Amino acid sequence: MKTAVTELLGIEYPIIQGGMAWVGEYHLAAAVSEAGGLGIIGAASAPADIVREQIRKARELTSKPIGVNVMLLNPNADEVAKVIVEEGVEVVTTGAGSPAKFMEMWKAVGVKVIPVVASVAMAKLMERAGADAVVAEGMESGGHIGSATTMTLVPQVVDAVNIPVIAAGGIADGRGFAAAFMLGAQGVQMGTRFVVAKESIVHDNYKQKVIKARDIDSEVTGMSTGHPVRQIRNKMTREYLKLEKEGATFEELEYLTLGSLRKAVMEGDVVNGTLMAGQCAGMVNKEQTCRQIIQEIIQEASALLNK
Ligand code: FMN
Repeated sequence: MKTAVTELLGIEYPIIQGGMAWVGEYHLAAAVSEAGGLGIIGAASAPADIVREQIRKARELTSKPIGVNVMLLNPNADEVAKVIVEEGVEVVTTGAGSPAKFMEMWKAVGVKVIPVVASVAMAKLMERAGADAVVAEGMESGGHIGSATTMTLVPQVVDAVNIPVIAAGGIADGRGFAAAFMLGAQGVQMGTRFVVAKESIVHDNYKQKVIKARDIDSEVTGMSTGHPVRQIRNKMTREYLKLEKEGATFEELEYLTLGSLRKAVMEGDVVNGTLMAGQCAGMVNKEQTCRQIIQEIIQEASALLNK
């Protein structure tokens, strides 16, 4: 399948596995790239040395392009940005700010830079800063979210910029993939469906929560602090939302979620852990390999788009 995104990134299918803290480590990233999509190592708040090790391990499993997701607010961002250059990473996606200060360094060695944006204004700013493409991420997504929906954000971003747009948020099957293309996107980024991939190291308790989730089982915490996060409802979200209602401070709320994603991913604590997942969890019903996921989506979408 040829689109502006497959051409830009040198990949077979325009499907990107979204950068995911703890979840998006080298096994998952390499499996997605090996299956013809683009796998992304989620650097989150990891030290630069760990990111380097993750990249090298992914390289042992695939010779295809891989990406790294850099959270720009991370205190290690400067070091991680250099590791990306030193290790010859092909693609960088960025979140939580503007990558402008790293742009020259990355562009000089041919790294493709794809910021994740939640508004038209941010998309325009990123285009001006030299981005090669943008991911327009709607609030249906798992993890940290903006306020616009994928259905409304993607076409508005498509109209506003001249670089390729990749749609994210709520896409879990061939119908969502085809819809994204109808909205003008040239590729999709998915998180939730890859959380339950066979190659994902996420604890089975967490995977089962995603597989069993229904349409309305996700909850957004952190609205009051300006840091909204979408996740599956559990004891932790109930406590968090109760505290928010009672006017708890940002520090008190932060304390409650300290290390909670790691607890869910690594220890399978689905009671006190943070089970980041999007609204599309209701459509994610089985564990499959990354190759099966990508092939199924491409076949479904091709049938729809050829109709
Ligand atoms: N996006 C980032 O830019 N950085 C992250 O560290 C990050 N962590 C995530 C962790 C989890 C468990 C999930 C589900 C999503 C995360 N995201 C993160 C968002 C994904 O990269 C992706 O854009 C999003 O999941 C797409 O929406 P979907 O979940 O509906 O497929």
